[in-house]
Amino acid sequence: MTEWDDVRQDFPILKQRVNGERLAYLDNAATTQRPTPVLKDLMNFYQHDNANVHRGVHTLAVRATNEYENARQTVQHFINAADEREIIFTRGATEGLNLVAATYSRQHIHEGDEIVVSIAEHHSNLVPWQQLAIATGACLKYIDLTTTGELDLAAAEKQITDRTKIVAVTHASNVLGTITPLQQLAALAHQHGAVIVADGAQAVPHFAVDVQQLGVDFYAFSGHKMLSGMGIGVLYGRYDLLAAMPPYQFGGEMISSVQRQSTTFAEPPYKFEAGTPNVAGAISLASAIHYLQGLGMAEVERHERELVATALPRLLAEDHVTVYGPHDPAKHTGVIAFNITGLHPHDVATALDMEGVAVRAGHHCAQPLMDYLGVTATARASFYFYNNQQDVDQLIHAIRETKEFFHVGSI
Ligand code: C6P
Repeated sequence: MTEWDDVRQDFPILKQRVNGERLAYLDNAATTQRPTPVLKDLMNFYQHDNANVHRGVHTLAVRATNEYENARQTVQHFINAADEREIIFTRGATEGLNLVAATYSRQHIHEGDEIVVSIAEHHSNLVPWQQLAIATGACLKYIDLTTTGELDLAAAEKQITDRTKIVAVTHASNVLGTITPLQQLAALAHQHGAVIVADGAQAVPHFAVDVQQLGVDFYAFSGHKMLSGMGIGVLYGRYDLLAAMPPYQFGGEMISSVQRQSTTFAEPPYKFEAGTPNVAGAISLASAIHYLQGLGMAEVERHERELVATALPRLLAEDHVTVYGPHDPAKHTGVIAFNITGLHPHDVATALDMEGVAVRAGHHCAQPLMDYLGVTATARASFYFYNNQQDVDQLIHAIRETKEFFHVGSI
């Protein structure tokens, strides 16, 4: 049995008081906190091993290179990629998705082709495809949701056709807390000869992901949403696809040889890692993965579900609170979007902050989804494994205080 109270001790940032109140950090979908072991590994790299990678033969350069390449293998095993060369270090999910749109897709998308996304996409998995469609004359199509806010597989079957070249979907929504049936969708995309690109930013931190089992062709995620330093992320790509793709950026690291008028490029993953990489970021990501593996992803998922199983019904039972997404906790990740009748979500988030509760408010970089839901913005509480029932209690208490302060429900 995991002692979650002990785990919480690894996160000193959570011990502070905010506006005189205990901090209930419920903005984990935006970014998570970092545990002491990850901070130590980061510090250790800069204090003892710092050097550029793949360039020097001196001892520090060799150490830094080994740690960087070990981090790649750690990621490979964490998401069960077949080959370490399928792991490209990026700045984050956004860069990974842009990389696929700019390289593979520029090569394969032509006028009249179809790109299919879901209406629940984060802008990072939408705007690159929209801009690609504008540039090439391709058609951008949307998969709608069911009445409970889940991706509608029947709608997907209609939208994905033999003209579809790319299906780009989120694995888990950053607004609705829903999980996409990615394996079925990948099979459907492949039946029609399309490739599937998945945005795992809200999935990899929260439950075990196996890219081979899912059958995805590309899969992107961010380290900072799973305990690591900022500015590091991963793009997984099937090796045969990566090998045939043109580079994303040009410069050092990504070449095999350069002549005056021409260049031959390195093999993947280096072909896609131009310039000095975020070595410390990669090391902190590997450290974060080891930390998560120590807890066990099944335990992480189970604990988050327990929190949602109490938080969701309590939010649903609250007068003048509207919850978006499925009402069944079993169908929910740790993300819960809500509104209080008559209040702007920014006012809600500010009022909750006065009670020490950190939530996000806004369109969550998913404006087409907001339109689809008929709102301009929502508040959003998002849990991680270091949250506890006290955080849930504090959220509910703060919502009640907010309603009272703004006289919600009284004429
Ligand atoms: N969502 C949120 O508060 P980056 O910024 O590259 O690390 O991640 C982008 C991204 C992509 N996909 C999904 C599903 C996401 O949730 C995010 C980041 C944050 O919801 C910041 S907008």
